[in-house]
Amino acid sequence: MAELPVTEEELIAKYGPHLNEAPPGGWNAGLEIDREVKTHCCFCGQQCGIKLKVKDEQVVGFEPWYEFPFNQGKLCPKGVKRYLQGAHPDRLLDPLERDPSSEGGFRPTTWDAALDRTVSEIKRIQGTYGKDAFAVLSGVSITNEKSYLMGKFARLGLQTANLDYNGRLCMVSAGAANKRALGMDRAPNPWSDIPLADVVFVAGSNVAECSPITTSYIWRARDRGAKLIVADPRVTPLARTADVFLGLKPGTDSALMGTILHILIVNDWLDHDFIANHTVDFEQAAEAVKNYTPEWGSQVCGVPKDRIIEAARLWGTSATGMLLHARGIEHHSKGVENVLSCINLGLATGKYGKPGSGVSTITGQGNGQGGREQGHKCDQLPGNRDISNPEHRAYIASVWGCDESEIPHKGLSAQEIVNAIHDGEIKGLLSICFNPLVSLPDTKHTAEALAKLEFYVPIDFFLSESAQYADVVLAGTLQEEDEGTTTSVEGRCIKINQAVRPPGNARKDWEIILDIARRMGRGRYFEFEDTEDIFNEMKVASHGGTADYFGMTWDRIEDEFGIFWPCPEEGHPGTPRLYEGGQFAHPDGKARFVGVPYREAAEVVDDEYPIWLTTGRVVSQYLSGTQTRRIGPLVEQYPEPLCEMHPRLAEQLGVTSGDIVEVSSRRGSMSLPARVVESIRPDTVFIPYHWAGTKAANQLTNRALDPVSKIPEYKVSAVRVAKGEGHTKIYDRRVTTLQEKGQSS
Ligand SMILES: Nc1nc2c(c(=O)[nH]1)N[C@H]1C(S)=C(S)[C@@H](COP(=O)(O)OP(=O)(O)OC[C@H]3O[C@@H](n4cnc5c(=O)[nH]c(N)nc54)[C@H](O)[C@@H]3O)O[C@H]1N2
Ligand SMILES: Nc1nc2c(c(=O)[nH]1)N[C@H]1C(S)=C(S)[C@@H](COP(=O)(O)OP(=O)(O)OC[C@H]3O[C@@H](n4cnc5c(=O)[nH]c(N)nc54)[C@H](O)[C@@H]3O)O[C@H]1N2
Ligand code: SF4
Ligand SMILES: [Mo]
Repeated sequence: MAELPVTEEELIAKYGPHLNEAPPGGWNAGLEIDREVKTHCCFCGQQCGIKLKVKDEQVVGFEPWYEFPFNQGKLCPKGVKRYLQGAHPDRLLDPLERDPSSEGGFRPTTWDAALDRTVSEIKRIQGTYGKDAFAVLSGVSITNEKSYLMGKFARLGLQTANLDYNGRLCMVSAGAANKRALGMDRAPNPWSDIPLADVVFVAGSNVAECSPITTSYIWRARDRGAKLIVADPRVTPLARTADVFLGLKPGTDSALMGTILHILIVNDWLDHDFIANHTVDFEQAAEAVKNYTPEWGSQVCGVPKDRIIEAARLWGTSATGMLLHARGIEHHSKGVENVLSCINLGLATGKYGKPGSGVSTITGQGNGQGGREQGHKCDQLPGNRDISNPEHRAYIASVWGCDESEIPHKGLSAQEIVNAIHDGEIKGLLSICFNPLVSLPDTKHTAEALAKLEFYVPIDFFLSESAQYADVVLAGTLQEEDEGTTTSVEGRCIKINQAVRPPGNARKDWEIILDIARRMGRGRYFEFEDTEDIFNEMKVASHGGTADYFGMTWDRIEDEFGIFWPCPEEGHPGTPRLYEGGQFAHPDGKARFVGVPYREAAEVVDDEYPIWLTTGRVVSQYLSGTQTRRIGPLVEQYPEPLCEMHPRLAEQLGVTSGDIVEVSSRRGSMSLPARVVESIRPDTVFIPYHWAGTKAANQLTNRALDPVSKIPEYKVSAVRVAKGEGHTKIYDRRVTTLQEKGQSS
């Protein structure tokens, strides 16, 4: 086998001198293009700046956009390949209607026929079973404008209370905890604060694969000498470089954070002035952890006690520090408690409202931040307002020009909507940007629910696995086919620019929604000429709420590389860092400690199901995979799910890498190749969830919800693992490279 180039000289000899530096004229020099459009990546919440190259109304390539401050030209594997999806032959070019006699079960139809059918079914179902029997599921890969529109459309267009969004599977535990403790729901810091931290604590986040650009911020902190703590059942790529690695048992984060708080208190590593002047209820938090000794924490979490003490010492004795968390601590039936237990650590040591300090959630989907503010959650109105608060309702009614009583009250959350469909209470569904069959827990249950719908209409640009259950499919738009704004992980509102026209007869998502509203006879509430019109109403609706965009304009957003909310009046510079001077967003200006006693996951291992299963992501695939499973180079990088397991477990099962294993839970079972790695706890297996059908990890997961945030417990299930039939060669870049090296040396 050929030897791989390793040294700089070998690399240059093989590939030439311009390894990291674009050749004169850029990477695509020689490719004639019509224009280059500055915009942002369509995938994760980092929302990297990128320049798309356009030729004949096709995105044909990209160029790094070095000036955009957040990523300064850096992109991850998904960002650089995203341009390959638009031209995919599966792209929907017409609306479809179900036709069992056609190949694939659908035939193209006209917009008039598709929308007439949609509206008559909505009217029939609502007329027969009541308004709330028709539900709406929205998503946050869509812009702020579309998120806002979906909220208004469900409430005033369809007059249903049952509207929720896929952030319910993602950001809601952090959102609920942030609001409860701090009064506002946003990362407290711009990412430029990370390099200023003396200690970086990453809890339940696979930063290198899921928020890749954040890695470079952490490296910059490391260059200044910052210490790194990582808490994860797996030694993630970032964790390999940690000073303290806490390889905890899935579902034990609040015990770990509680133990750390206990150690901070015992050693008096506290900021007493901060606690006294800027917080309330410290005693409650202290009382809850009074018995959480290092010995107890070590036993519950399965982590050596000295490491927990060392993590507490680093966190407690550093002047500045940032704790970054993601779904690893949030996807739990106690996700809100886990986040609160992290916030307690920040408050106890005064790590808020100053450079290099804060406890931040790393947002997930492209518009994971903005999408959770604009009012398409079941309990929310725009500006992150509360749908049950009479003043908030009255203000939004005044913006919408309706009577307050016309705004429905709180409806069901995403999983509860699907449960209600399963129970026969909800009969119709419109979805946009949501693929529940792949992404919700307990696939069998979701499939049964979708099959029971009397009418289902998704808006998508590909026929997702959920859309296979549809009666009508409306051909919507890829991110690059429309314009609008999103709000990134930092709370920075940025401008998405249109690069190409929607192809064929596909239409812009918001135009489809407006058309349905008009046909429902509710057009008077939806008189928008273009997306900027929607933005201008949205920012008025947000005014006075915590997520206030009132002072922003599209021009300013572009000129200033984005604006951080709150930006409450014209000319306001925006607010990169929240809570400066210890001023929190509750009316009394003080943050709340919350007592967090530890409790177990909804399902724990036993003799029948003795192994923990946790699920998540790989770098080259994105969410339910509708998009990235259609991008060849990304598929090649990680073509199918693998079951990661430790060599000790593999030995017990008599399994080596590539052997098929059967993984079963109380919900279902699946067969997939094993991948034997030392980077996981021996009592835990990990399966990425980006695939559908028999390859869907969610066949195994549990529908248990957090009682407050209603997020499903994706990160903890109990399973049984057994050796199955057969062996397959697995593509594992790291293993192959080592083998190649072994053979060549
Ligand atoms: N490549 C890629 N990037 C993405 C996405 C994608 O699909 N692919 N999706 C985007 C979205 S929407 C999201 S939400 C984010 C998610 O970003 P992350 O939350 O970083 O990703 P996950 O893989 O879901 O889980 C993170 C880590 O949690 C660990 N974990 C599992 N159980 C536990 C536990 O009980 N406690 C702790 N402390 N850790 C645990 C897992 O081992 C994993 O390393 O990524 C965004 N970026
Ligand atoms: N087991 C397990 N399950 C999980 C998770 C996990 O860690 N483990 N993670 C959860 C998390 S954090 C998330 S965020 C969810 C995501 O779950 P989903 O929201 O279901 O996943 P997506 O793949 O984003 O589905 C979006 C659909 O919208 C379409 N789409 C994308 N952009 C647009 C747009 O601009 N317009 C229109 N019209 N359509 C669009 C895509 O083609 C796709 O079909 O999955 C959750 N499910
Ligand atoms: S880090 Fe996220 S936003 Fe940036 S290129 Fe990768 S997927 Fe896109
Ligand atoms: Mo997510």
